[in-house]
Amino acid sequence: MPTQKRGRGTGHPAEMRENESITLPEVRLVLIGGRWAGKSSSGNTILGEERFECGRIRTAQSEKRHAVVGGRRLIVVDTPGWRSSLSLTEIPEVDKQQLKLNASTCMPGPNVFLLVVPIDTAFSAESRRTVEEHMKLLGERVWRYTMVLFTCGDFLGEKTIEQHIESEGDSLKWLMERCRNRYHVFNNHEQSPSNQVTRLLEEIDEMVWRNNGSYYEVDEQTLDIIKKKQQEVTERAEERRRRSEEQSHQMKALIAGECHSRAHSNKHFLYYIFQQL
Ligand SMILES: Nc1nc2c(ncn2[C@@H]2O[C@H](COP(=O)(O)OP(=O)(O)OP(=O)(O)O)[C@@H](O)[C@H]2O)c(=O)[nH]1
Ligand SMILES: [Mg+2]
Repeated sequence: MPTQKRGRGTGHPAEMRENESITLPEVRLVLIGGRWAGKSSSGNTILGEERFECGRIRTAQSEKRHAVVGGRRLIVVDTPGWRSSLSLTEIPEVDKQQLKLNASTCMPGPNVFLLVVPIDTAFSAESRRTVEEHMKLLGERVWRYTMVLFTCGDFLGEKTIEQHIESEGDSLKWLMERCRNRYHVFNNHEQSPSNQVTRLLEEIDEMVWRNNGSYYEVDEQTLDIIKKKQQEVTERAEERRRRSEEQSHQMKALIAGECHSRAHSNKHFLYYIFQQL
């Protein structure tokens, strides 16, 4: 089946075609995908400036940035890259939890997950497995809010993105189907001002409209984990405060005791001197 870019106005009743997007005053985006895919660079392109470290510096933990772009608030969350060739059982428990928590970084929940896929690297069966395994952790519903963001658009050359998808094989076609053929292309090295971000936001508006304005909601279990973590942090802070207060009391008592004993011995010394006179 040839891949076709979905145009506005497809598959919906005529009365809905008039206004097929919702312009949200605030858009919450989470960048996800494999290591070195161009997530942080794409975050910077969206924000219009270098707000995330990228290139040699690997993103070690999720980071959130706010900006106003085109008159609306954007919350962009950058996340650590997924390691490939790991099956669900091999992904460390801490990474699994972190992945789930990333979505809760922009509460009440992301409007869109941008699944970053670089054009300059083949999307293999292993890439598919990596995506599949990691997305499972976010639940089936995550696909409803996911859009593929191709990076390295400068590698396309004369090809169109549709030709690239066609030539890539079944794994990428599987991904496009899972994402309901929603995609966008970025060239993060483009120097001159371009409308690639404006167009991305339009695509997101359309997606939000199709999702009836809903967003990905973090599940109860994850919220429990967050609450527990927050509670642990509060308890640790309280414990630190209590300990430092205790230490300061002990120190004061020690100093007071020392002064007292010195004063005492000074008194004896003065008395001795006095006797000698
Ligand atoms: N040519 C080209 N290079 C790109 C593009 N986007 C990203 N890169 C390069 O790809 C490399 C990785 O980019 P990052 O943005 O750091 O990738 P990342 O996904 O955040 O990487 P991790 O945080 O390590 O997972 C950098 O050298 C970028 O300059 C693009 O559109 N075109
Ligand atoms: Mg990064």
